[in-house]
Amino acid sequence: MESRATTLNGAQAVVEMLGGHGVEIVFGLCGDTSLPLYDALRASQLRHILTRDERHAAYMADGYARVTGRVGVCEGPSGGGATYLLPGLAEANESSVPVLGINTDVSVSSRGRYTLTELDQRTLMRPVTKWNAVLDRAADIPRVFRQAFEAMTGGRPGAAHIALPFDVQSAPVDAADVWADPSLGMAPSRRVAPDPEMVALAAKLLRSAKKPVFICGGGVVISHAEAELTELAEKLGAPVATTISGKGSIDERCAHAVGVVGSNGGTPETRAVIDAADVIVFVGCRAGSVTTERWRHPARGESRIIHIDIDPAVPGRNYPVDVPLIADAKLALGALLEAVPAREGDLTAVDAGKRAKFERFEALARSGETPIRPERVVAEVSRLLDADAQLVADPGTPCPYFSAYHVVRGTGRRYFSNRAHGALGYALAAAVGAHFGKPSVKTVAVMGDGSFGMCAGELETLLRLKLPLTAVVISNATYGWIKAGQKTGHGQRYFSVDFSATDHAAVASAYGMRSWRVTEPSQLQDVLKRALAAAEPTLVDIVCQPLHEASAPVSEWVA
Ligand SMILES: Cc1ncc(C[n+]2csc(CCOP(=O)(O)OP(=O)(O)O)c2C)c(N)n1
Repeated sequence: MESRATTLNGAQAVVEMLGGHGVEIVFGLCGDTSLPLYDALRASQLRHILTRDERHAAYMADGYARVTGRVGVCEGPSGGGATYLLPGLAEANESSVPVLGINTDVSVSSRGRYTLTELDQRTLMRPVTKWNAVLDRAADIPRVFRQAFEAMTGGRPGAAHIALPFDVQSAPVDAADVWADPSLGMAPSRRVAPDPEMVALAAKLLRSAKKPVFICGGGVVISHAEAELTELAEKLGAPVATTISGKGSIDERCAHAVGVVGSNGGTPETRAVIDAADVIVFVGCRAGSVTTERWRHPARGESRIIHIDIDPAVPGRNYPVDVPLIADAKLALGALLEAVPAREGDLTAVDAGKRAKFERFEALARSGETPIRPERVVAEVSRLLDADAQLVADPGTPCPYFSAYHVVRGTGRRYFSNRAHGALGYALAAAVGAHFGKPSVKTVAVMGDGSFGMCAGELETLLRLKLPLTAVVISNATYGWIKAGQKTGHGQRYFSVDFSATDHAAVASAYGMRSWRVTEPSQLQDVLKRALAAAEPTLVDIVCQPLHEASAPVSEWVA
């Protein structure tokens, strides 16, 4: 039998610690300070996906983690590699997604000497991660990585960051210290049960409720609590609304599903369900500004509140809470299921609301107008996708439209958007990560042309790796979302929001990608069919009605 080396170098120990936690794939971009790490990666079982920008390496790790629950890992070099990795870590952390960022760093021995790329990574990353560390010596590598995985997957999941100096990568590590608990490689790694007294109080409140309504955030999907949620909603006859990140908590075809609520993707019909509730049950939801339309729906004091969240800081932050249930969503909903009796609910208003919303949508989706209406794009894309397809939407036109009108058939993470920061240029890279997480299903990224400008470099990555993804570009030559804000909130005083039209299909062709530019609604179905069916990367550039002229489900503009 081959005996294991008794010492490893730091870079080899890092790779072993990743593998020990079940990591199979690392997204990243090379740099001078990363050379020993790359040597170790080269010799390892880990798959390395070379990206064209560290921002996208982090977004890929994020997309991978969102669809698998496993820790997504990204890496980059010192200096610019760290500042470029940061946006993805910030998004993942605020969205409760377990992502580990590793930046290599200048040697410990050259700190403080105006060394090229030197940067205080500890201070830089602290506010955007749940946990971070800068390694000073190789012997700490095993402990630091164990702590990072525990932090990312225990409690509220989040991002972690480790700075790995150049000389630390070459220093020895005792192989006996290199051990890992693989169960920490996936969230939720440690479930926390609710206080039975609080469960009893919540059950009592639900028993007396006339119109209880659930509002589910991303926590339901993260906790894999979809079955418990659906059963409880059925037992109570209660409607289930979701945030954008909560899509996938419940099969949106079912009678209990309301759809997305809030200022981005909510409609008057979904808002009416919230306003009619006498008890709101927030589940894995921070009750933030978008979901609650700046805390107006539900209005404070208009309904009693049960708030289930793994993070004790969340309940009570925005609403006075009658019953805070600090627990894993699956365990909390399971406990409530045991504690409440079945009752008759009335879903007729939910049904009528959904009909009204989708009748309005379908009428616009049939439109033969040019530029093509966003409704038409959503309807055609949704119709052509299999139920298990993964759809990632960027901010701008895609997010409100797909959140409102793309009906998720089934449960689990099949649709997502970067709702913590909503940075443009997320979807393409996140879709790459989602593809690696679930390669057996079709993955689609939908973006505005503003987003395209921020992610186009990764088209080469798609081509090089022959990924069968489809990118859909909603092309309107403007930062439409902001223009819509200038229209409704600033007297149509348009300023510095328009840019020139780009032929995105031609850009994709220059990368060697199969692509189409669509200007006529009648072409859309056929082109999308071909693009989605291809076993190679494809891009469809759709010249669309600009967002400020459209009927977007964004409450500020409707009002
Ligand atoms: C990195 C980043 N910068 C700025 C913004 C502010 N912002 C939000 S939506 C938007 C416009 C989006 O334009 P586009 O992608 O073309 O989509 P459209 O709104 O036109 O559909 C901007 C600039 C942002 N979300 N992210």
